[in-house]
Amino acid sequence: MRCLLFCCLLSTFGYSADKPDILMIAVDDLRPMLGCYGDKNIKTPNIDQLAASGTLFERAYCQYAKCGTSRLSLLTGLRPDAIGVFSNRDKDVADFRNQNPNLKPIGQWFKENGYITRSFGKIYHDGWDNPADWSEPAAPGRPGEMLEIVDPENPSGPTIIADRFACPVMQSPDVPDEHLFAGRMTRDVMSLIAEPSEKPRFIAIGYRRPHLPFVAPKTYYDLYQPDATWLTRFPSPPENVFPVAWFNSDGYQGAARKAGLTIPNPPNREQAIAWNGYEMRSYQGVRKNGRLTESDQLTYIHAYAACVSYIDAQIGKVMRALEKSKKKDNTVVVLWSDHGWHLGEHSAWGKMTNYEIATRVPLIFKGPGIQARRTSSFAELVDIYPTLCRLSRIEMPTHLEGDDISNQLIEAVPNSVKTAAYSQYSRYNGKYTGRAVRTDRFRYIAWYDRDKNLIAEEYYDAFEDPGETKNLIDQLDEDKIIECRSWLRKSK
Ligand SMILES: [Ca+2]
Repeated sequence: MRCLLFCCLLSTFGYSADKPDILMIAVDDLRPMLGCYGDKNIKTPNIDQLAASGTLFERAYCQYAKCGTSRLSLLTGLRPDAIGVFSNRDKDVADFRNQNPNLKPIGQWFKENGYITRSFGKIYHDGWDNPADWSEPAAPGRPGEMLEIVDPENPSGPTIIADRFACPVMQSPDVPDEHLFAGRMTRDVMSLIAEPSEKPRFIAIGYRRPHLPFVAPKTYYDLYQPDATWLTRFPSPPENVFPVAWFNSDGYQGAARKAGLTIPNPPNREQAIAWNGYEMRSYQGVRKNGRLTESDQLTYIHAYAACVSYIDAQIGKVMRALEKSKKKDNTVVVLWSDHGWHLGEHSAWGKMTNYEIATRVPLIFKGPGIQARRTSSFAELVDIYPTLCRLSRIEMPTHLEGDDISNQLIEAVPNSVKTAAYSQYSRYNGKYTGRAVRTDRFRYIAWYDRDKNLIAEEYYDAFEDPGETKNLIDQLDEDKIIECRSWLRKSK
């Protein structure tokens, strides 16, 4: 009955008999610092326009606030526990695939269902591509393209790939968009979109900025002059939480050693603040430890914003190419980021926490039958796979763990599709695992040791304390704590 209703609605809203094209736009490390998400400083007219003509999820969350695992989860439709890959080690993902030879990621599934599938830029974590997903080999760019910089010796020459630990944290070269990979990739995608195709197409485009290093043409840096109002109002970590919960440099001890430094292990609160955000600190030009001055903070926020606007401009070009194409009325566009990003919140820079700021992501759908609206229904990145299957009217594989949230797009069901979103994070190679649930009312995080003993808990009131600065777990009565624990998903 529900399916029948849904099909009627699809035809009511002008679905054509042809399967829609899919245009999947991934933006790396993009927190919802976008005009359409209420940010007053950023200039993102193109994403804002996309959002105004589609459905924007105000409460969308990643399942793991780090590139590799988050993307594997989204692209396979499995949650991180079912994948078991928590590192960025190539061997771990190879083991996962060897153990699951019949598991079809979304690209492969669409390909086997009649689509031409293509991949540009960063879709999987770099180096983790699954060639069976794509009709033609993926076009990720050069090995190490993430570290693309302008050659200081020859700024107008071809860009170069920096050495990871000699890479500047930012550059603002006075070059045209196409001088950098993102601009060149955009040009290639625009050509592809302009080509007619007999078969429906699934085109995945992955932008690597605003991931570090913050390299964008000067034009976009010139858009901003940040002042102190841009600084976070929540620079301190919560008081009564063990630092492992918010210290996101645990995976960078080797990187620090290369610089002749030792990150305290385990750090106390002051040490954790001093060494937090080492992913960014490991780039050249950033102080390696100690609190960043306000001036430094504004410099990095400025650089991040410039990269966001650069990518926004590229997305605008892609959307205009789509508008000119024959498939303009029959293409589902979905824009997502793999996780959020701390710009000083909780003393952190970068991703890799279980908090709102690192787990909340932009998620926007636009396409035939999709309403122009905003929804506060929860959404998870793991929902994208089943939802795109439904919108394309292809069967869903049985392994999917996410929810089909297409009724938020087509039917505009009141905010009742999902009541929570789940994230998790593993620290010190699995020595500690934090499991988080965000409900309408709160965020609860439980930390476990390797033997799955509960060792710490966090509870933040989502209404009273949106910055998640006060861990209220000690103030909850036992019934409430039991209720919080019951919300968590069971780990394997
Ligand atoms: Ca990322």
